[in-house]
Amino acid sequence: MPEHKKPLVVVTRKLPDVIETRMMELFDTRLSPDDDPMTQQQLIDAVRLADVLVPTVTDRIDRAVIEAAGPQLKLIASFGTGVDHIDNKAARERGIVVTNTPGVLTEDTADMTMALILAVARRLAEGERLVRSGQWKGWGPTTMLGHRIWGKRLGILGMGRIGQAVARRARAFGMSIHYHNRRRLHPDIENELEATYWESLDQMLSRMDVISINCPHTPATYHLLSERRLKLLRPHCYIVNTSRGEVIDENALTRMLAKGELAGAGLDVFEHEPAVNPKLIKLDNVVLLPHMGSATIEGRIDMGEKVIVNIKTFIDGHKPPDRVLEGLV
Ligand code: 8YV
Repeated sequence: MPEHKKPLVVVTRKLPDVIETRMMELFDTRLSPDDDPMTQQQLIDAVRLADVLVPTVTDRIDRAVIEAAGPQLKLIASFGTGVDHIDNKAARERGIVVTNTPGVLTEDTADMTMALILAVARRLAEGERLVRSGQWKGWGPTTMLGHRIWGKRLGILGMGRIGQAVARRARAFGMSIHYHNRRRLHPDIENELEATYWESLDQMLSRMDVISINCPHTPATYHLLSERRLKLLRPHCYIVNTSRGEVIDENALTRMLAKGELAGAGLDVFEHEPAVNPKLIKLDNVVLLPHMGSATIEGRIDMGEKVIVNIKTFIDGHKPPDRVLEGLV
C-alpha cells in the first residue's frame, strides 16, 4: 500500500458510534449501512477490495473467503475474542495476520455466567414468566422452589481468563471451585481460588452440581460435552454455557433436559445460532439468552479500541498486540 494512502478497512457490522467515528478519522473505512450480517458472497466481495477486514462472530471467514481475497488483504482484525469463525490456517497460508480482542470482555462474560447460574438454579425466568402471564396466585410455601447454590460444587470447563473470573464470583456465592483445563493453573492461582484441578474431565463431570463451559470452541473442544459425557452428570446438575454452542451436543442436551436427566441449563450460545433447537424453547427448566454475554456498551467500546490499536500498529509496521497465534485455535 503506498505510504500516503489510507488503508481501506471494511467493517462488517455496526460498531459503537465513537469507534466508527475514530475509524473514519484514521482509515478509509467502509461501515455497515444496515448492520445485517454479510452473506458469503458479500464477504468475498469485501476481501477482494479491503486492505483490512473487521469481521465479527456472525461472519464465516472460511477458506473460500480467504482464497478469494485480493493480494492487498493483509489483516483480519476481528471484533471479538473467539476466533472459531475464521479459518486461521488458511489465513496464515496466505500471509494474512489475524487479531482478536481478548481480555476486555472477561468480567462482563463472567457476570453473565454467574447471572445464568443463579437464574437457572433459582428459576428466575420461570418466575418472571409467571408474573407476566397473570396466572400468579400469590406466595406459597412450596411454590417456585429452586435450589440453593451456596455450598454447591461448580465445575469450570476451561480455566482461562473468563473461567477464573467466574471462579472468583462463584466463591463469593459460597460455591466450591473445581476445574478441568488443558494445563493445570499455577499453584498460586489455585490457592487464591481454592480451586481443585481434575485431570479427568469424566471424573469431574460425575461429581459436580453445576457445570460452566468457559473454554473456546476449537476442533479439540467440539462436542466436548458429548452425549456420553452428558450422561456422566448427575440428574440434579445444571449446565451453563457462555462460550460457544458447539462445545455441547445440543440435541443430546435437549433430550436429557426434556427427560429430567438433567436439572436445567442456562444457555447464552447455541450450536447453530441464531437458530435454537425448538424443543429447547418449549422447556421450562432452561434460560435462553441471545449471545449477550459480553454485551455492555463499555465492553463493546473497549473491543473497538482494541481493533483500532491492532490495525494502527499493523499499518505502522509493527506487530499488532493481539495476534492469534498458531496452535491456539
Ligand atoms: C462477542 C464472543 O460479542 O468475543 C467473543 O468471542 O463470543 C462475544 O461475546 C462476539 O464474538 C463479537 O464478535
